[in-house]
Amino acid sequence: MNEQSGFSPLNFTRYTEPDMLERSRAWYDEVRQRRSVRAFSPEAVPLEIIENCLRSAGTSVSGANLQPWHFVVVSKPEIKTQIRLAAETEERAFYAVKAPEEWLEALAPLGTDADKPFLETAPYLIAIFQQRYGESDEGRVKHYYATESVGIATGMLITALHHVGLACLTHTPSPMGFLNKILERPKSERPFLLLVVGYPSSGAEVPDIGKKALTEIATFL
Ligand code: IYR
Repeated sequence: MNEQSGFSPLNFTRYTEPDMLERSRAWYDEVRQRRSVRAFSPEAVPLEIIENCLRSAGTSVSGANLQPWHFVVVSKPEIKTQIRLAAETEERAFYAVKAPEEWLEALAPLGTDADKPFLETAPYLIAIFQQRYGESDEGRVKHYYATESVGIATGMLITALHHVGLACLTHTPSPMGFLNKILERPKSERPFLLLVVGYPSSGAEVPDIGKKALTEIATFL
């Protein structure tokens, strides 16, 4: 897989500038509608849709193309329950004891708390792991820019899920070591993020928060 040799011609679609402008607007209009959702419907989602979104994530750029990620898709109710119980234990400690006041203040507009019913309600939990190193016949393979790579792949997954019409939540109970245990992943893999995936519940609400303007996030020199 990683021992590609040689080069082939690039497949690249060249659009006209008016088409590019239109595509840039259309894409922005699509992605700006994405919101983190915390109220999920239990309605089932075909697995093939999730598989294709994961295939999209798997096309991500990564350091030396080493693809240092692993995705565990959980739909079994008993495993979701185990994850909810473990996550809520961590979250209760976070909200009641560990979180500095400043952090709690930053979270206040989101209306979050230690209760995570969505971990059982949503049809899928996707646990994303970062592989600290790879394995080959010769032994360990060093990974480069693994955190950046998994972050980019995760962004692509989130965008793919939105594109197909699903909602998700990037959930980060901290620490997340319980995911290795429950999902039987090796110590060489670090839990990176837990994505909660499904349809929003009817009447789901999201906080009134906005995004920074282009002038705040970009400088043109
Ligand atoms: N992990 C906690 C707290 C939390 C932290 C951040 I940073 C957020 O953007 C949202 C929540 C929780 O999931 O409630």
